[in-house]
Amino acid sequence: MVLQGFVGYTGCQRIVRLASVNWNSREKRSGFQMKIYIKLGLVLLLNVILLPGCGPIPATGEVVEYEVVFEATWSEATHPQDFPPGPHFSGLIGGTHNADVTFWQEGELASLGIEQMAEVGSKTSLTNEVTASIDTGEAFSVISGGGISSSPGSVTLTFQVSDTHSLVTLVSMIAPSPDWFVGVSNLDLRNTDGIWQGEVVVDLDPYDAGTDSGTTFTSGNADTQPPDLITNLNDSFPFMGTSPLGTFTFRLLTPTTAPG
Ligand SMILES: [Ca+2]
Ligand SMILES: [Ca+2]
Repeated sequence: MVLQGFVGYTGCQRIVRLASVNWNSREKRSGFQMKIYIKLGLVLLLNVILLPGCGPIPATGEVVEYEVVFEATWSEATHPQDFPPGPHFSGLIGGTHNADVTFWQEGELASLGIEQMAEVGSKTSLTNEVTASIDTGEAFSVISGGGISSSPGSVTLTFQVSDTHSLVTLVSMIAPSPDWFVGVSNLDLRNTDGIWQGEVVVDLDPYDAGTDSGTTFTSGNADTQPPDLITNLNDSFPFMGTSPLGTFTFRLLTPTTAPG
């Protein structure tokens, strides 16, 4: 079992390397150890031979570490329409999870957690939603970090993600605003071959949570009843014709995919 887990963990190039190391190490070992290592090496080589295209084997339970850099470019220069005083972003909040759960999606109704994040920058309810999904096995971890006290600016945080829960959802309130936010939903940190991606850069569009009817950054509280669906505001005032508000850059910190 350990062997299979390790094979899946490393992929083809590491298998070859491990087999090679164990084969070469036999001269330094006792006779018994030598036999074990020769067998280990042969089993690993057999895995290589039998693997179609010598591709990676999905493993279960592998945990790797990523950092995410939130680089906010939002400024009066990039978004002159209705630009508010005190532009900032609330603390990052989200989680890692599998495809059995979605915390927000364009065209769907916002959860209480998304509503409170988008309207007042509160993390509490969304944290509770992710935690509840951890309890049911749908989520792996809560991601919670700082915000950007004055945009433009940046903030970085690290988090762990499992190969059984390789999707990331992460959001931050555009502030001040009625219920506008930026973020990603169901972003898979592994590619279609199941390999952890070294770097993923996501442009951050503005979204409306559909839970407050204010139309300007500094509109007063105006709860939307019944709530609207979550919409992309790229083509709506005050974001029409503007660039994204920034980027999330996800970088793999654990060197699991490095050759050798
Ligand atoms: Ca709204
Ligand atoms: Ca509301």
